[in-house]
Amino acid sequence: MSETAEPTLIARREGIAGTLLMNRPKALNALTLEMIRAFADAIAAWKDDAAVRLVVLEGAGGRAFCAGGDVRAVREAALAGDRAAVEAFFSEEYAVNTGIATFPKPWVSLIDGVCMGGGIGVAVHNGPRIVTEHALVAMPETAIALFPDVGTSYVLPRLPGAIGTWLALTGARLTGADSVHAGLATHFVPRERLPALRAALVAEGADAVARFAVAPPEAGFAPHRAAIDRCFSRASVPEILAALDAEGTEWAAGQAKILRRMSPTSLCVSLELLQRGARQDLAACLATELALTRVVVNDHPDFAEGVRSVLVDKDGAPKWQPARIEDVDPAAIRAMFVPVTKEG
Ligand code: QUE
Repeated sequence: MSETAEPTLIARREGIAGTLLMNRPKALNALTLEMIRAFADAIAAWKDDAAVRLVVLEGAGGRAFCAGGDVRAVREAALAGDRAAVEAFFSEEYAVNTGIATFPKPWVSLIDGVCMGGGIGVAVHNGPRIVTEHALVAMPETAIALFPDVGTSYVLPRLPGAIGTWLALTGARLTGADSVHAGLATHFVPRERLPALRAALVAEGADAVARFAVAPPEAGFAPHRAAIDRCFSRASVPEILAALDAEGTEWAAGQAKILRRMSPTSLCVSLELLQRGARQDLAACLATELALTRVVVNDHPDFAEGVRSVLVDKDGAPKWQPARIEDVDPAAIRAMFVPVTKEG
């Protein structure tokens, strides 16, 4: 960063709050290592500062809260064989996720735009989490051959029914209202009331949220809730696909089509991870995710190919290895879950 550039995470003291503004609007505020380090500094400075009674987190630019991690940079590091850079990014990001989860005061996220992947990780482990009618919330990792990370392998299995598995495998885009019904967000506030809510938060604290929240509209996925639970509660990806095919509805056919575009390896890794996450605490989930990141990002070709197809060349034509779900070897998936050790 040049000396004249604005910080990519702007930390301020306002009233009784510490405020954090993710500030890379052209990249939808996707998290860089620099931003992650600034998050860590703010958490360390504010957690025991009695004058800071809450944190308010938001995204700059009016379009996004945070689109995720800076996976373009991670891909370049992986292609260059720079394992240390990959390790620094994810280990420091997950330390921030832990710092937010254990932050002893309200951590208020104002989600008024795109919130995906790493953006969910800096919001979901604490609260309240406010969404507006402009929120778009998703876990799209299977499109880039990653997996639900930033502690979401703990969160997603705890959502109602099989909603978490559905979100993780298909990358379904939720509206603000949907994300309240799914349990990822806690309150719905219309965008036009956000400036007044923000002023009340820094003046009074997090209890102000209740005065601004309104009942969210019905979930868009409500008509499909039963089918989501029927199909996405199956034990393996081939069984989920078979269940979707057996539904015989246009919706189910659409979901199957979406799954068949994702990395087959990533679908299997993600399902296995959520099944394990259901039985582990957040710290264990983050440790499992970090160990898995090393294998998936550094050693499997699909991650670099997925980021290439979605974010670099934007051709939407990834060449996955293997290309078909039928050709994924379950033993190879299990082997990717290397035992978590202190040395990594
Ligand atoms: C899956 C992801 C991400 C994604 C798209 C996916 C992700 C991420 C971004 C993103 C989007 C816009 C940007 C940017 C990154 O997109 O994690 O820098 O300008 O950060 O399908 O996991």
